[in-house]
Amino acid sequence: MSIKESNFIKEMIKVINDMWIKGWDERNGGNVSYRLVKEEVEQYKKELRGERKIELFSELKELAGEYFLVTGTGKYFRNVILEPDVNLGIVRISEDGKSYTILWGFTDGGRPTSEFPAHLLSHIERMNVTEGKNRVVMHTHATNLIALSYVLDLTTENFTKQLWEMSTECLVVFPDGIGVIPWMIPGKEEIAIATAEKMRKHSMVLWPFHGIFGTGKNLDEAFGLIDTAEKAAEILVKVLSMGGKKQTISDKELKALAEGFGVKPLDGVLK
Ligand code: 2HA
Ligand code: ZN
Repeated sequence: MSIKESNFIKEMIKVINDMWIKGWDERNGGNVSYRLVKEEVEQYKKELRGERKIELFSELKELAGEYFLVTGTGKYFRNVILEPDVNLGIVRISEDGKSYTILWGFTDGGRPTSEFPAHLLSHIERMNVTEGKNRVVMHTHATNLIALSYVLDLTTENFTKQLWEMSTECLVVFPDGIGVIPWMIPGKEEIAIATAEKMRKHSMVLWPFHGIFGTGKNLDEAFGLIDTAEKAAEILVKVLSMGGKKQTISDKELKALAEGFGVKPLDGVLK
């Protein structure tokens, strides 16, 4: 069997196409990274190369020896299904954590996403807080979440509370809320550090006027998380467009919901 038929490549193609169909990833918008299990990748040893080595922006010892399947810089999500080996790549972080080698894909000379720093630093934080279970970091330009960043107060507590109110499932799906950082220049180390810092407490981070970062143990979970938040954001956009809330789920009800589902709501959101 070829690597293109592996579950990880098939799942990646599916989720990226779903994101494109959702309308979240115009042009080269969005990027996904998936930390692969070593044994899974090594089954395809015969197809792995290793001649291209690229320095990392920083020394990431925590990720030494890890394999990532990642989308390419400048690549369009809508083309991944047509040419996965051009638009995706598998890289392995070196043992000293200072560089990575391209093992598969990026066959036109491409490289990982410009947001690779934010992905890698977020992986480190999410691995720490989930005891290594978290394997996926996903960035996308989810339309309604971006729209709301123009009208809601940009605090973690406010954004989280507004979304929790928009669908009963939200608090259950993201009890640890959505971290909000200030607007920053994308692709740089500063925004990567700010994002990863929020990832210590939250599974999702909002980049105002730009998009969202979501994480999860697998592609389904990361996609489902963003999809749930984006759906709530769409409802809020409609509610605000209809003149605003006339009634909502109260804090008391949200607390009862959390208790009923055995989740702990992020501190400082419910009164
Ligand atoms: O890859 O989404 O944030 C394009 C982007 C940059
Ligand atoms: Zn982006």
